[in-house]
Amino acid sequence: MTSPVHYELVENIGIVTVDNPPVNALSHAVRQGLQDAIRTAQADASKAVLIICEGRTFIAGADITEFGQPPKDPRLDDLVDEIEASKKLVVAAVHGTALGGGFEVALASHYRCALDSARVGLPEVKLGLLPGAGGTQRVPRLAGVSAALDLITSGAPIGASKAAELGLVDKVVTGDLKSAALDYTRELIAANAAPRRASELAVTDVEASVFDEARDKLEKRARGQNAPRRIVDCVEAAVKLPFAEGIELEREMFGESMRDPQSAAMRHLFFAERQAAKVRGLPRDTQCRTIQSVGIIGAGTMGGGIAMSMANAGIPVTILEIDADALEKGLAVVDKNYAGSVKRGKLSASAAAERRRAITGVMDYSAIGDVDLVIEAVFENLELKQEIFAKLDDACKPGAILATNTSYQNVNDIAAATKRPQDVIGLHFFSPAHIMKLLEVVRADKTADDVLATAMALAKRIGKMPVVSGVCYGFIGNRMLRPYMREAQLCLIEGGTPESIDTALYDWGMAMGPLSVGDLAGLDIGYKARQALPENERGDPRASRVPDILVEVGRLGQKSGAGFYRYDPETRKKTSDPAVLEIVEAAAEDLGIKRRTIDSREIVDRLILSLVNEGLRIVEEGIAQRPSDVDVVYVYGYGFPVYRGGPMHYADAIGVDKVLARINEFRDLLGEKNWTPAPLLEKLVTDKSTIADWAMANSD
Ligand code: T1G
Repeated sequence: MTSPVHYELVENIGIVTVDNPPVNALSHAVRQGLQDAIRTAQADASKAVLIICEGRTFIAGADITEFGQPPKDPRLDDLVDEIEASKKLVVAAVHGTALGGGFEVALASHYRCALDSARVGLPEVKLGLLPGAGGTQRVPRLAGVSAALDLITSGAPIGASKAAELGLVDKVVTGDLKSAALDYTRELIAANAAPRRASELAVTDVEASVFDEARDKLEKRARGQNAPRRIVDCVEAAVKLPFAEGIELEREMFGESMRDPQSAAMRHLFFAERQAAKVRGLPRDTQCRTIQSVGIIGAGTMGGGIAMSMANAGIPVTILEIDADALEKGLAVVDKNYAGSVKRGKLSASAAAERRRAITGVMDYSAIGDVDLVIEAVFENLELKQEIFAKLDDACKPGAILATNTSYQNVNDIAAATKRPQDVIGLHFFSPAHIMKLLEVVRADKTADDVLATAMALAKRIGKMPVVSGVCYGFIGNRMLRPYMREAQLCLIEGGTPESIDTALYDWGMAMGPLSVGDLAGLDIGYKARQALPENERGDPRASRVPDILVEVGRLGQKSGAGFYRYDPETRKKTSDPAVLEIVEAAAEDLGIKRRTIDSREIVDRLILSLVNEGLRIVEEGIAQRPSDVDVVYVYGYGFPVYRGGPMHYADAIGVDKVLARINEFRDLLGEKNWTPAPLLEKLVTDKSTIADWAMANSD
């Protein structure tokens, strides 16, 4: 097999070219090839070695697909030490994204040049890992401790010029990288530049408090995650210990992270995100329709946020509202959001103005007759949505895509209100739509392939994480949310308090407790959705009694200053309100429920396993294409902790047999109406299989 690494002596420069598409990952063959090349150069006539990559990027890291397999020599950390020890100058020429182990190869090189469009970074923390090939020891020596802490704990890449500012890149070049890099190497040779080894540099001393401050900050920003803490320990070691001992600690911590279930969960998500973008049965070469203009129906919270998502991606948007007041109010919220981004330094005033200029308000359907895509974002009422789609059918040009942002409604019924159901699709954004990454792309029965392909491509273009869902009430996310919220309400009325329920889930890792989520979204939303359903579809009445009472006494949540909690009108800080417990206890008595002590383990298991159980039904019915899509939905749309990998990965992590046993316990304790195991769960246990095995066996 030909090596993905090619070595050629040109003049007196040994050119090492890595060619391992798609992202030149450091597979075993690449590591072997690099080691062979470095060793060849030590013995030949070269005066310097130039490491460069073919394709769209410099090395984007270790090969994640090799993780969990028995390690093969040369190990990456040994390889980078050998690169740094080279007696011949080593220059790394970076383009695309030099990430993780790839950036560590560059850091072990003696000099680095990068194209001005290049980015470098150490994203290992996003995989529950840490740089394991010297990154935690070399970056502080080259760029200082604060820069190292930021770069490695955030995992966010930086641009070439910023990297140069920090001393991580020595020369930023433009045009053809290879010729610029060869010129730079020739300059170094001509200048008799000596090998410069980062490991020999001293770390500028810092206040010891820097590390405790970083730990405190990470407690908030990466709550529950282990890798960030290990990273701070390693960077601190770079200050306190000689290089060799710091490297020893890094290797130990890297091993710990590799064995940490958190990393297995986050690696699972890495591939789950990429799988989610692939649509089963949709030919890869399906032509997309052109989207150069978008119309939005409704300037409410969702309509405004969706408009900003499009404008932020440079797509002109026309928002249609029925009256001037509503339009003005909606555009004022957009203005306020942009002003807020400028104030927080997230956006320059000129960029905000340019994006705002891309958003226009109108009150006449004829004004959106020529757009390529329309997204309806009015409040949840099927008849109203059908009325609007009938109007869009008349007003919009042939070939325009007609999308609905409904969170629940049957997209087939909405499509049936038009003469072009093949052009209708669901695009379910999550609030706030200009921030939340998740986008449920709802494939209706008659949605055309090119409409679906266009929606998936558009999602990537506006920076969203698309997940395909079939049509059912609430699609993937909200359908699973119903039993989750049901159990939150039942735990409350059976013996809990708003604090005990929310704290249990928050401490377990959810971004926010379920009752606080209800208050944030507005309790009237759920109330109206229940009222719109026939009595027999409203679910367990015990689970809606308390929220119904709260709404009927005007406690709608944050927007009315009180819901399950009371909220400070200025700071929005929430405080407990004994009045709520009185309502809960009275409702329990009224329903003949004898309240009992419910501990946090029961609360967590009832809520999380109800997600798992419903998720497996959704997978079995084919509403979700694959179990890992359910994980992407919950992590990116519902605040499920990334380090638990999502409901499906979590179920495999604790063992589907234990999940089934616990669900059966709840069935016996709480009744089969709410607790009947999903058939797929029972099958997996019978077959002694896992969700991951099932996914593999049923994969594309
Ligand atoms: N290993 C294996 N496969 C990878 C890969 C990697 N590092 N990176 C990407 N792929 C695959 C990916 O699965 C997809 O496959 C295809 O490449 C295109 O990716 C010791 C241990 C580079 C910014 O975390 O962030 O080094 O789906 O769709 O949007 O310190 O990929 O087509 O079959 O994402 O243009 C650290 C991970 C590893 C970088 C390109 N590195 N990659 O984004 O394409 S840990 C990372 C990315 C490490 C050392 C440690 C992105 C990208 P498929 P894509 P993209």
